[in-house]
Amino acid sequence: MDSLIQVINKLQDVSAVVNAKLFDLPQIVVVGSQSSGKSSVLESLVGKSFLPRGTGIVTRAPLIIQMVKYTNKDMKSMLDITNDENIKEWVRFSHIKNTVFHDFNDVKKEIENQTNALAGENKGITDKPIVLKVYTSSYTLTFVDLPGITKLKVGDQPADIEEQIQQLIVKYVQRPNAIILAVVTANTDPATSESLKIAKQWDPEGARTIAVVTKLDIIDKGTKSDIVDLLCGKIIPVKLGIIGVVNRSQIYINENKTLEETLKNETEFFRTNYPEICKMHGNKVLANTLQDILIKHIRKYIPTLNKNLQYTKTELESKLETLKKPDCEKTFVLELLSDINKSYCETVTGDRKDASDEMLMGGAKIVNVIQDNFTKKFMAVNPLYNLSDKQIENYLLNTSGIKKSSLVNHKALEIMVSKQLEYLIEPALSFVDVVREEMFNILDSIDQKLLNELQRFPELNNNVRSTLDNLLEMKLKNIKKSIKSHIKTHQKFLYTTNPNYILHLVNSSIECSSTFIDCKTTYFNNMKTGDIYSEINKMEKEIVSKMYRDILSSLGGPHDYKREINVQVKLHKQLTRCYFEFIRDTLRDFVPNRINHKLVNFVLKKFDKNLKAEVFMPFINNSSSGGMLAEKEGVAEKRNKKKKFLIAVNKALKSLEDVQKQ
Ligand SMILES: Nc1nc2c(ncn2[C@@H]2O[C@H](COP(=O)(O)OP(=O)(O)OP(=O)(O)O)[C@@H](O)[C@H]2O)c(=O)[nH]1
Ligand SMILES: [Mg+2]
Repeated sequence: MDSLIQVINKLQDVSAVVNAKLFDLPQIVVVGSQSSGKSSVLESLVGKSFLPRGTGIVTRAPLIIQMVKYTNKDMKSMLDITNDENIKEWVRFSHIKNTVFHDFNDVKKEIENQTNALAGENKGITDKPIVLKVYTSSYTLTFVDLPGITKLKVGDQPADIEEQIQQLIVKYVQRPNAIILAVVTANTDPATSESLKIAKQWDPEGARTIAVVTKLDIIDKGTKSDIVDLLCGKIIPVKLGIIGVVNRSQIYINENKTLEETLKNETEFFRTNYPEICKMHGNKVLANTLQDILIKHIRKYIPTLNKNLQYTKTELESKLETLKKPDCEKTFVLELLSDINKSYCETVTGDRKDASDEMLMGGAKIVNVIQDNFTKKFMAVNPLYNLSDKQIENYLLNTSGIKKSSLVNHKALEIMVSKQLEYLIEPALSFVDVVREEMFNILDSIDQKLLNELQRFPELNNNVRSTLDNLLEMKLKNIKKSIKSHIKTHQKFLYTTNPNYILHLVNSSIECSSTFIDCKTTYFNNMKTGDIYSEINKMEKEIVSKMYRDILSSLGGPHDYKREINVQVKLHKQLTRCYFEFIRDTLRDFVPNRINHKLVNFVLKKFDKNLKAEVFMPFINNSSSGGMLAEKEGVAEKRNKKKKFLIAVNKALKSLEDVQKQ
């Protein structure tokens, strides 16, 4: 098994650096009739004498034997329990925690005890496996010993014992990575062999089955020529071969004959009894055949492993590239700052080549914020918020003094519009802060590679961030001031002959539409003669008086002072709302446009210059600014770890190359 052990160990190196689950090492499963010598065959392959063997039904539970090439961690865990440094090979069972077995006789006893515990003491069987790990310094491979096929029920066995055992066997042999050792005893008719029947059913191609003929030493002398035919594959064809073996007989077991002695006797046996074919049989040949099959099987995984290793290698190399220490610090800082500015601007303007398909970023996020945060809130402000009919009435009366109010009380309208527009100032100004924050956050969505590089140097990172912060802060006050002043202008000066306002008025009262259409015709006719303003003026008056008449007729009742005031209140309420909406419509575009123009564009224009002035210049001018390239805690460690990992990956690639050559 030497070259197999080498291959497996090399692949072990590989699986340690790539995903360990990437390939499944095959399991070697023995199948055969009861007492056919299954456990004996496994024992000789494993090279350890710890499997219960004997006459009658012995193996009564699936036994999963995991040979494990131990790591330092395994060794430490063993030493924590035993504190015995002389132990070089040991066994641990999955059903007993914190116990280490180093005497293989005790292992055998524990298997027997656990078999009794799981399957009872009276010949019953169980499908619950006993799992044991044999820690060795040589290799990792799994063997499965199974109960033998039996036809007749004995002891506590159920009536359907044959079916139950068959089901149990199928569970293990159906796995595509199972190598089936179909055990046939030489002293029974191989044509009726149950093990070969099962193997044929689950591996019809015969790609993973080896037939093993046991007990050659106890055949009837008269059947020898038939046996030669069987061993030469003339009786039953098995693609991967039929190998005869001679295991320890019960007498030898009782006499405690060693495995080495048994192997020697076996070689002698073949040489004496089957000299022509002796080189093709025996436990050693079985081990070699198995090894060849396993290597072939393992080789199938090599292309995938190779691909994964190459990928891991490229990834590591690129990560190391971003973690490498700069050759020339000045060039490094200058280039990094330029790249950061470029990526920042591209993120805002939507020019990134690696635009995300998962989330909004940069400029798109700002547009989204305009919709979600600004427009919705802004348009949700109630035009008549906090303005009761009584207040309107008071405004109307108090602005008229001793005079009777005219059709439209401009003084009252101005006060009310100004009061209502005040409610738009806060949402508009707070939106400036929102955009400012978004603009700052965009720094975190620039090219990830650049960001990682920047974050590697905490001081440089801080300096870049404060440059951006300062730039945004610089403009904030002015923008807010200009937006506020813009709204204030609208508060102070009413422009009631604006055609858009007229449109709002018309839309606010369906009844006005016909009047409007009439007016519009005159308006367009007069446009040609150039007397637009007087026409719009006339139009406003006509619409307002139409509204007045509508309200008046809708109210009904006697024409008295109270009714007159009511009509005035309703009319001015409508005028205030219409004017408010008209101004808000213009502000809805104005506010984001001003922010885009004065804040976003400003940053895009100045960021590069300011990075150079506030980060790069101090870096080259100040000898004590070396700290700017001081790495974040843990980066050096990370770099070393990655370097070591890369070495391991390269070693694994080399191992893979070796395996391919083998
Ligand atoms: N003479 C001789 N005896 C063998 C040979 N192989 C196995 N035996 C004996 O056959 C008996 C059964 O061997 P096991 O290895 O326990 O057989 P098994 O197939 O595992 O049996 P179960 O687990 O009970 O199904 C033991 O007494 C072995 O010593 C062989 O090649 N020659
Ligand atoms: Mg057995």
